Amino acid sequence: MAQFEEVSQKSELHPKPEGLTLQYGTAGFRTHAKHLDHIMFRMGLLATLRSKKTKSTIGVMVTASHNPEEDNGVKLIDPMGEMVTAVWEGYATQLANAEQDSLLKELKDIIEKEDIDMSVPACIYVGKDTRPSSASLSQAVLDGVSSLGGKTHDYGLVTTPQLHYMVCCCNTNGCYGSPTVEGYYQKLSQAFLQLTQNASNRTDDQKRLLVDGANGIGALKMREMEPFLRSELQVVLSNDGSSGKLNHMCGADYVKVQQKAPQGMNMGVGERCCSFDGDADRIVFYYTDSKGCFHLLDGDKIATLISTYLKELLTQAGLNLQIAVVQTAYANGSSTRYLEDVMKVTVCCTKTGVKHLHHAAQEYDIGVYFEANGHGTVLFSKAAQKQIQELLKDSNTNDERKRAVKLLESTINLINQTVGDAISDMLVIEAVLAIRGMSVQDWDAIYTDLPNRQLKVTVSDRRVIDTTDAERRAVTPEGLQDAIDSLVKKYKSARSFVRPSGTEDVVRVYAEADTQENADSLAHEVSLAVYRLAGGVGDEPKPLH
Ligand code: 16G
Ligand code: ZN
Repeated sequence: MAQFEEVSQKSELHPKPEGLTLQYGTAGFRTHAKHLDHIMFRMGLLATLRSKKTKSTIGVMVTASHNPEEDNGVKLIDPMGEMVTAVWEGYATQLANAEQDSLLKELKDIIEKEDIDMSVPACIYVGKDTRPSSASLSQAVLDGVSSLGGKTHDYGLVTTPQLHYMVCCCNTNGCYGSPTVEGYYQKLSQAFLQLTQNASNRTDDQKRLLVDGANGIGALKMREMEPFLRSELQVVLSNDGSSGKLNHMCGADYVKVQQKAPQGMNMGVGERCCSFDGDADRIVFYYTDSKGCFHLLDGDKIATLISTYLKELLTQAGLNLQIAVVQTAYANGSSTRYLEDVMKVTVCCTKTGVKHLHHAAQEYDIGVYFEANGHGTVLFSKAAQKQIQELLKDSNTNDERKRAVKLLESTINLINQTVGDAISDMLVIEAVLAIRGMSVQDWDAIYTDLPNRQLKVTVSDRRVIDTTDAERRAVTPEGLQDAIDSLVKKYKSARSFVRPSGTEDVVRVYAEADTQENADSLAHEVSLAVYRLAGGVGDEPKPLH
């Protein structure tokens, strides 16, 4: 068939280095950019098949998020803006690793297994981040799509969540918004301006926010969006990409892991600051106090603030909707305790990785999900949105209730429900703080984080570690969980778990305890147990102090 002839010919221009195998991991393919050209071409092919199969537009985003500038990656976006399904992740790995001469066979195998009608038209939205390698890699995606006769819309430089938004807008025929960058700015800024009208007498100081753009796409898009916000948010942008290197000593991941401010940001005492990651799907907030002490407000603090606000609005609106917060094992124990004991909201724990949290959040009327690293959003069920809409139209609703329902409506419009979105999350937080008249210090004081430490251990094969209970307990190797349990018993308010990373060839160790010293020594002792019982390689882990 002619369509496969073109695939054959074009694939020769994007050859696979022999013997290289890569896996579609937690967030797609991710490695040094020099290994990715054939992967991109093939993901163009796969996205075309997925589009034909679902009779919808599919997204392909070229980015390696918070990883170093030399890396790159690619991720497929399903019709409603969600991550692609597990079965198709399997196809992605299969297609990526096919040697050059068996590419067509693998392609036809997927077509057969999925019973794909090749005459259905395909449409693929493509986006990329600011990495130097992204231009040619996204061209390889476009080549892949066109070689199978698919149509493309190249959005060029966009944040990951913007592309998710576009895909969702397209497949809902515009119900979610208009599928343009401009449409995105308009939808979000209108909602933000409506919300901040409910905050009285905000001073310029309160409207001021220091934003670290990680020298990436988020900085560019923030600049573009600024005029739409009509000075209701006064952004002071640093690490805007004009000189520094992407994610280098800056960005959400750096700030969260190092627990310190990024380079290049001029923070005054008590000033509210935030950092995006390299593709702007994560955000963390922070400030320094008068003693020079750094305070981080991570995904757990964000989830707590947003869920408290939403719960209050539901009460004021007289709406009986169930709200739940979805976390991972990395959530600080203090946040979980606060949510369950004080806020009395349902808390659910899932495995690490956005798709797991997203699916769990879909089970509730309102599902607030955040990873501690700052990736998250809020999902409103169709039924919940309908109830809110009906109450808005109901002429018997009194003023107080009406105000609350209107706030809920604008909040829904401000949230990017397809995926975690640094820009959208930032605006939600700013609006909530403004409406409630809270400073960043008030927000921080809601609960106090337990000191914690994250370490990594290199082992010969990280797959020897198998976990259960949302990664909170290790089932194998034998004896490891028992060892962890007895170490944890030595400390107060302590907790620890280990899991194989989904993105790096290491085992991750997490520990928290009553003091930083105790968290550090627990993390070290657990690392040693991993090293000894799970086949550690290289030098034995050394104590932190
Ligand atoms: C990926 C995930 C992130 C997760 C991280 C864990 C997405 C879009 N991103 O970056 O959610 O926290 O992996 O990495 O799913 P790890 O498995 O190496 O600890
Ligand atoms: Zn990211």
